[in-house]
Amino acid sequence: MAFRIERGRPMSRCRLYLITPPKLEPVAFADILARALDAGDVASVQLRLKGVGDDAVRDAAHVLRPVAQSRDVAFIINDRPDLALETDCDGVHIGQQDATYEEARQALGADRIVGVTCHDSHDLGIEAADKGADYVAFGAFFPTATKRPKTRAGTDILQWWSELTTVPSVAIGGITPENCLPLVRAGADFLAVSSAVWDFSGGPATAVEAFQQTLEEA
Ligand code: TZP
Ligand code: MG
Repeated sequence: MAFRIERGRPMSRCRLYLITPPKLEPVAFADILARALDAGDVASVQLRLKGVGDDAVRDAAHVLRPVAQSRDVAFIINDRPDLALETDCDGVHIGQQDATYEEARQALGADRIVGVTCHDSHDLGIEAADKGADYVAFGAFFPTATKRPKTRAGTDILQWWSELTTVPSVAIGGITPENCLPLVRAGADFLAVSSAVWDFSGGPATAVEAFQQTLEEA
């Protein structure tokens, strides 16, 4: 099982972290995901399903995890350390209202990824990093229809974070190929993107290519 997100800022270039659409049909989406992952350098895929039961998450993980992992892309589940472990995923992404960091780490052990939403908070970032989070996520950087974000963040938090610590940062919220450059230049290690990839006018693979071009030029 290959991780591309590891503690200690192993890569200098900012990379893509794809978040699945909130609703999907796993078998149909598997092809879309495969084409998106084959279009460029993607570090991670987060399975983020909302308003579905545990079995739907299990089914989706069963179908989609191999699509990611066979391409050396980490496969992470949102919200649920228990399901991440049960489905043998690479890790979990927890929000401040989900399981605690300690619960997630206890469930997943030292080797899997635990990423933590830290909104626009310096204190939450430091707390998560001190405890051992593999990455901290800040946002939302831009307006988004995918979720009603609790906070808006600016590039200053990314800059401050990258000068303070080697724990990777994930920027999230309304990120597109057109608006991402300041986040990359401010020191984001990953760009977490959902709608700008899946709803891209030219299709998801073209969106990944567009992000890739910006990331390479940054
Ligand atoms: N958390 C903060 S904003 C957001 C999440 C999960 C949504 C990201 O999706 P999009 O479509 O890239 O704005
Ligand atoms: Mg959550």
